[in-house]
Amino acid sequence: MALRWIEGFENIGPTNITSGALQDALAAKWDTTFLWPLCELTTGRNGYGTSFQFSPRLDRYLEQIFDSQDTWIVGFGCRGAVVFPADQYILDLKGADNPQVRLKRIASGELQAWTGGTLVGTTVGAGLAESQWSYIQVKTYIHDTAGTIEIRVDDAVVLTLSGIDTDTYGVGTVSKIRFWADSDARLDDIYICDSTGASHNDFLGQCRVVGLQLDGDGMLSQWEASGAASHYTYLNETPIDGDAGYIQAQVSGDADMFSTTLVNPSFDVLGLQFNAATRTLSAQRWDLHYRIDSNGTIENLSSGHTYSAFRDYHTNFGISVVDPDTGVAWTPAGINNATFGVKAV
Ligand SMILES: [Ca+2]
Ligand SMILES: [Ca+2]
Repeated sequence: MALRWIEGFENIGPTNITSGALQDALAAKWDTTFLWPLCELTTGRNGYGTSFQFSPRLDRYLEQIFDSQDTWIVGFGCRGAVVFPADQYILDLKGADNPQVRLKRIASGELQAWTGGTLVGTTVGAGLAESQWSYIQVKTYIHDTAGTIEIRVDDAVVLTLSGIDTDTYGVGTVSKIRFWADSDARLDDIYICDSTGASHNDFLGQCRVVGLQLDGDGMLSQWEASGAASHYTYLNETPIDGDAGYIQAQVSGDADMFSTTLVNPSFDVLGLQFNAATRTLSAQRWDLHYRIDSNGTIENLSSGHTYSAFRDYHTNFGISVVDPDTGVAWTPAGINNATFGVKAV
């Protein structure tokens, strides 16, 4: 499994959320952000749900930090600005803090691939246009002499480079992925994969990210809620409300389970990402698992983070691509029959 990250800007906040409130909500989820002022949430790609809109005048970015990998595949919906500004970088794949591979959108509607400060190729037929959604996918292999970059737009291959030096800064890998713009371009339906594992290690094609929300309490409610109402009611607000309403665990092994809103039965499901905003109240080390109950089969999914010491709310995410009940890819029916929750470790 090498699906690493999904972001559709669903369940972040209302479409009129702007500036400081949006900065706080996305900073609690992404590792590094610079959004304020004038960024906002707005109508999603192709009219579905919500997307993120950059500031109309200023360089702003969202960045996620991973482990070091030599190969990454990144897909994202990108809507051109209302009026194209000057050429601008829209994606950086960084080794340490340096952009090993960069994508720049140019006024003609093509994309340029750069390695550090060197232009290495320009797409043919990308067709990016003002106020129009396109789905961009890029796959790159970081290597001194055998590096590769492939770019697809709306599933058409528009640039293929091989035998190039993509290891611009000599670190051999990429570990940070940054989306950015200095215009009112929009961003939606992001997936990020590395090349490890038996699946999700190459282009996934055009994707849509759908947000599910908690809509009821499940079989276990072992955590303590901050009030007397059903537990899910303290967890399903957008944007997250911090200490205004929460559940908390003080006993290792305690779990809290929930039903969720439903997935459209016609969808092909490529993976699930669980996002829970969490913080610690003490300096004790503490970990969280996402607990899946699929038709009675339980999986405790690592969230990949162990917390220690007091900290602000941050999203502790987990990814699942296989239904533990069937041992194969999730289906809408499998998701809709399952319950999901959290378990203190
Ligand atoms: Ca969306
Ligand atoms: Ca809450």
